[in-house]
Amino acid sequence: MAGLPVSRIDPRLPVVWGVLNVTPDSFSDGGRFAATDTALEQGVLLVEYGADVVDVGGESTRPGAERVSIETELERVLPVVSGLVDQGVTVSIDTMRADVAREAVRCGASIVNDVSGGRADAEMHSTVAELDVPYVLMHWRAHSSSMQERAVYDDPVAEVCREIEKQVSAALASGVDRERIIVDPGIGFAKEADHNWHLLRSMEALATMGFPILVGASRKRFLGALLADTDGVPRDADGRDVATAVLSAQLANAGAWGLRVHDVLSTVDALKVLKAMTFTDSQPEETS
Ligand code: PMM
Repeated sequence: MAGLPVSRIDPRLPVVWGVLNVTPDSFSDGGRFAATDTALEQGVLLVEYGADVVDVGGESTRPGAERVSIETELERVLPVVSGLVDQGVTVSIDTMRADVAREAVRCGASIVNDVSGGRADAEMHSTVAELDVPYVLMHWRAHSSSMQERAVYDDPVAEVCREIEKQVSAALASGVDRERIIVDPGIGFAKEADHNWHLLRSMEALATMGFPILVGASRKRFLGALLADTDGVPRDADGRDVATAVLSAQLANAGAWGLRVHDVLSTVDALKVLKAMTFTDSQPEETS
């Protein structure tokens, strides 16, 4: 595929996307990376741990979140994008706004990650066509404030595929290069836990769309519910990384192209184990 990043662990394994949310209200990292310097340090650390791409976002998309202004979003993300690009990092901009995508690419971002798949901003597809960068088109039904009301499906896999394909057609009609499109089932976006599991078990069906698949399941609520304690209290976000890493290995086995995760090290570890278990040409030299 034209210009898409490749795994540093092994080109046969998924690309690892490290999440860098530059938001004070992100559910999973609690806004710790809101300041530019801290965000830059964290971004570099993600790469040291093995991230192939750092995904910079300035607007929280957790269920119920309200939107931020474009000015706030630009103020949050642009210094971080520039700073990381200056240090040689491959940066993706996580935004639903065409103007933020354009400015971030001007600052050196090389991928646009649009969780709305072009539905939140009518200019997004034509902008991506003009920028000519890889484009993540995610399944999305509504903004975060109301998306869970839309979590109703008869057949989640068929409906998600159909809705993604509709957005792909719109993107192609606006001039987006087919080779630049990555699709994402949008785990947790207008989905209940069973919808998420259904989609995660259906990588083969998703692959029939003919595009690389990025999955962002890391630390999401359905994992908290899976790991609930004996009183039914969900596990906190920072206790979901082992489950995320196991899922990463499973999704890699099932053919995912990319994995978007918060704790890069545990997913990289899981992929290294998978590599050693899967490819007979890949055993590392024994040193002890
Ligand atoms: N999830 C979140 C944000 N951006 N981008 C893609 N492509 N796929 C996702 O699943 C996705 C995303 C929300 O999760 P976060 O708050 O942990 O970043």
